[in-house]
Amino acid sequence: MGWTYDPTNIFARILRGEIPNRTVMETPHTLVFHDIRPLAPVHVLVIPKGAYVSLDHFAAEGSEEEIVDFHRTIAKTCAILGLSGEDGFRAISNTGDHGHQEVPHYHLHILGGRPIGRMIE
Ligand code: D5M
Repeated sequence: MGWTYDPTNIFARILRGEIPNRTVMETPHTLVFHDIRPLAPVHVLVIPKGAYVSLDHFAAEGSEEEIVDFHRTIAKTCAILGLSGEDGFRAISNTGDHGHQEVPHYHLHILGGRPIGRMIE
């Protein structure tokens, strides 16, 4: 598969420090920040710092170090934000046109703090 990364996307601009964000945590490979349009009491975005368009792009071409770091960062984020208990949370990655992805830099939404409801009836 060929993925073409657009370096002008808004998350690339956040990573370059061109626009502000509300950071939850950061590692050498991963950034977590609050979504600007929260849909739940907790709504954060986990993004790799590398130039990956989507979940499938990251999964295919991310290094093992980046992929491990990304997922360990999810665990730390859930602990920081109080999502690690039995109440749980939802993680979503909108991908491409059918997935209604608006920002073409891979991001995982983490939503919690209330029951999120069923997505598929
Ligand atoms: O949704 C992209 C998500 O990114 C959407 O929930 C809004 C969020 N967003 C857009 N711009 C910003 C900034 N500047 N800061 C924080 N969050 C932002 P998707 O449909 O998954 O691509």
